[in-house]
Amino acid sequence: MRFIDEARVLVHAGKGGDGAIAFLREKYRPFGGPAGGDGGRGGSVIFQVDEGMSTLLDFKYNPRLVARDGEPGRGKQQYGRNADDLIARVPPGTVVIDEESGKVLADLVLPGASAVIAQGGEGGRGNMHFVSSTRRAPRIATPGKPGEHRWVRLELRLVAEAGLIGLPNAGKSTLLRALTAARPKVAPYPFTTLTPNLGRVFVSDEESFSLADIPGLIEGAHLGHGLGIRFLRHLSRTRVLVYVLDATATPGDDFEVVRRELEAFDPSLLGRPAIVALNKMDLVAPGEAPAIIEAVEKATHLRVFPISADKRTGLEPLVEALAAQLRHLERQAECPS
Ligand SMILES: Nc1nc2c(ncn2[C@@H]2O[C@H](COP(=O)(O)OP(=O)(O)OP(=O)(O)O)[C@@H](O)[C@H]2O)c(=O)[nH]1
Ligand SMILES: [Mg+2]
Repeated sequence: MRFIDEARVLVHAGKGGDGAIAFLREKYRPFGGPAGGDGGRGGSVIFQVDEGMSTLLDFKYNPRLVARDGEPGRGKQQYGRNADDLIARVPPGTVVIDEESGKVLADLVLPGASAVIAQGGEGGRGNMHFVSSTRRAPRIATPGKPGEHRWVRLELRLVAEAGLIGLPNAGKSTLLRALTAARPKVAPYPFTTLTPNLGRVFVSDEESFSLADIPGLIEGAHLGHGLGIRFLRHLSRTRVLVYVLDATATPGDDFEVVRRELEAFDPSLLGRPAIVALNKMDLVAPGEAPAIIEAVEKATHLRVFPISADKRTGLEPLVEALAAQLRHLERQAECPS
C-alpha cells in the first residue's frame, strides 16, 4: 500500500431542505390552515479515526467529500428527512488544517476520535410556524441554510512514541525489524527506506510502545538533498529520539550531521530526550569497542547502547532504557512538579 502523508481535500456539507408552504385541504375544511413542514438538516462532513488505516491514500483518489442535502419539508406538517452525515475515515495522527486560514481544525489521534469539519445547513421552517392572530394563512417559509464548505489540508503525523533517526544505511530499518513485527525493506545502499514505517515494541505482556523508522538524513537534507526533511514531521509526536549511528563509520560526526538537519526542521527537536543506538558492533573488533563507545559518549553527551541490529545483540538494554524513559515522561505528565 502506498504511504501518502499529505492530501488536499474539498469538504462540502449538505444544504438544509427548504421549509414548505402548504395548506390543509380537507373535504369539510377547505381552508384548514397552513401545514408546510420544516426542511431536514443537510449532512455534515465528519472525519473519524480508523485504527486500521495508516495512509491518506484514499484522499488522493477521492479529494471531494460532498454530503447530501436535507429533504424539503412537505404538506400535512411533514418534516423533510435529515441527510446522513458523511463520515470520512482517517488514520490515527491526522491533522486537519483549514487551507485558507492555516488554522488547525482537528488533530485526530485516539481510536474513534472524530470532528465535524463542515457543518450541514439547518433546514428551513415551513409555513405552519408562521401563523399569528393577524396572519391566518401565511405564504411564508424559509429556505434551508447552505452547508459549510472549505478546502482542507490533511497532514499525517505518525503516532510514534519513539523515533529512529540517522544517516542512510545506519541500520534503522534493520533495528525496526529486530524490535517489532514491521517488515521495512533492508538493503546495503542508502535511501532504501523512502517513507516512514511504524511498528510496536512489546516490552512485556502489559507494556508496549510504538516506534517509527524515519528515512535516512544526509548533510543538506534541509536544502532538499537526499529525501529532504519533510518526513521529520513524523517526529512531532515522538517523546524519545533514538540516534542510530554506524559504529564502523564516523559516528560522532554523523551525529552532528543529523542534529544540524533536525535543527533546521525544528530546533525544539534538539531538546527532545534521546539515546544512542551504536549499531553494527558485530563488525568492531572486541578490543576496539570500549574506545569507540567512549568516544561516542563524549561526542553526543547521551547514553550509548552498543548493539548489533543484524545479530540482534544488545537490544534488551536498549528497549528497557526506552521503556523506562517513556514511563518516566508519563509520570511527569501525570504529576508535573
Ligand atoms: N553487520 C551488520 N550489518 C548491519 C547491521 N544493521 C544493519 N546492517 C546492514 O546495513 C545495511 C543497511 O541497513 P538498513 O537497515 O537498510 O539501513 P537504514 O538505516 O534503514 O537505511 P536507509 O533506509 O537507507 O536510511 C544493510 O545491508 C543491513 O543488513 C548490523 O548490526 N550489523
Ligand atoms: Mg531503512
